[in-house]
Amino acid sequence: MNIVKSINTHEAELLAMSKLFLAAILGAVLVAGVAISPLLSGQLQVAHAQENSKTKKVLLVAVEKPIQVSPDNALHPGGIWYNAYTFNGTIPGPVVAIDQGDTLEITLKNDGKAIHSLDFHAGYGPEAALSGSVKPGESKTWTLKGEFPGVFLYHCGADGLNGIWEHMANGMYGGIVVHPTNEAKAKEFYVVFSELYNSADKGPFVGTNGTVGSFDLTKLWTNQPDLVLTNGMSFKYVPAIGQVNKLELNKDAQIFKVKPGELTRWYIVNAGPNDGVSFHFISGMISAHDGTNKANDALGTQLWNDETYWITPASGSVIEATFPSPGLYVGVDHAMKDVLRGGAFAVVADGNSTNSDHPPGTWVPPKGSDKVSGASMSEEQMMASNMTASDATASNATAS
Ligand SMILES: [Cu+2]
Repeated sequence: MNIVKSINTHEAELLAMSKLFLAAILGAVLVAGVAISPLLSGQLQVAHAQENSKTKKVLLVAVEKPIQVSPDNALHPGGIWYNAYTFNGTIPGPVVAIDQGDTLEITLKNDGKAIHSLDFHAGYGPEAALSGSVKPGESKTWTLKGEFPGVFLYHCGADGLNGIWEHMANGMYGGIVVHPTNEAKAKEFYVVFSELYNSADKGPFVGTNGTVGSFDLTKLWTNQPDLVLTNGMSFKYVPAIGQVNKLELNKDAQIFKVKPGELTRWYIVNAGPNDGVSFHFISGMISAHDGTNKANDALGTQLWNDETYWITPASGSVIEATFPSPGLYVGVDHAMKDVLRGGAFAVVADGNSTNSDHPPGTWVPPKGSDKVSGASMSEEQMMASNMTASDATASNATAS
């Protein structure tokens, strides 16, 4: 990889000053928002006491590292690399799964150079949701209880929200699944949508000549993302488009496989940081189970067999689908600018599909499982053996 520095010193100084200024203002606004938000919160809903509830442990390691975010294709000649911020070395961080009523013990270890933190949207109350700032070399452990079922975003909150926009745009997010008490058996998948704002990306059909890009504040401010990522890469799961005139998008693409007629459940997380996802399966129908129902032991249903579902930035939705006949279906963010930026994934319905043929990192520990994430090695083992995040990534990659 060839890293080219293209900003001259004067521009870099101006950029640093404007970033600092903006950070101060946005930090103040966000902190004020957090301070008054408890006054605005609604009525408490208390989850039913669960029998057989357990405690699961997860280790998330903050690591800053370059990541390939686009394959080498006609849209992005040479591929695109980005100086990412990650949990456990990947965009997104690993899926975390517990059952409603379970306790989750979270350890955040900071192996990076910046101050990082965690905000779990499944947590209720600051002591459950937030880690607080964790300095480089330090770690923090706390617990949350899975009170409300669904799929929720987790993300870095930077240093008490100061810089959160950059840390989220850089890749520090993932999803936590809280399986409801009443849940039908289904083949489940984890897919995270997000946008990238990259200083090195000059638009479609132009390569970056090996430059590893970094966060572009102006692009974030003006809402001009370069790429839409599914699980950390544009067109990660799309080999090609075009029946007559074929456009190859990813020669190494993996695809999702399902059996015709089987119930599938998709934990779709939209990390944003800015845009919504207009979720749709081409040739499919979707039912969206989002939020809690009155009994609070299953997910309420907003849609039955409808076409698209709007997933707002910084939220997750549980989408169920049954693919009736063999063939190709495509999950897309149906906003055309987002499809072009890479927000799509191929699903093939085939009688030969098995229960464990998930693309790496997309398997979700099912309800009742003792596992907490798709990693093949337990987090206790990881912590005991002092594994590095890259080791963790390697074991994630071998999970199925
Ligand atoms: Cu961070």
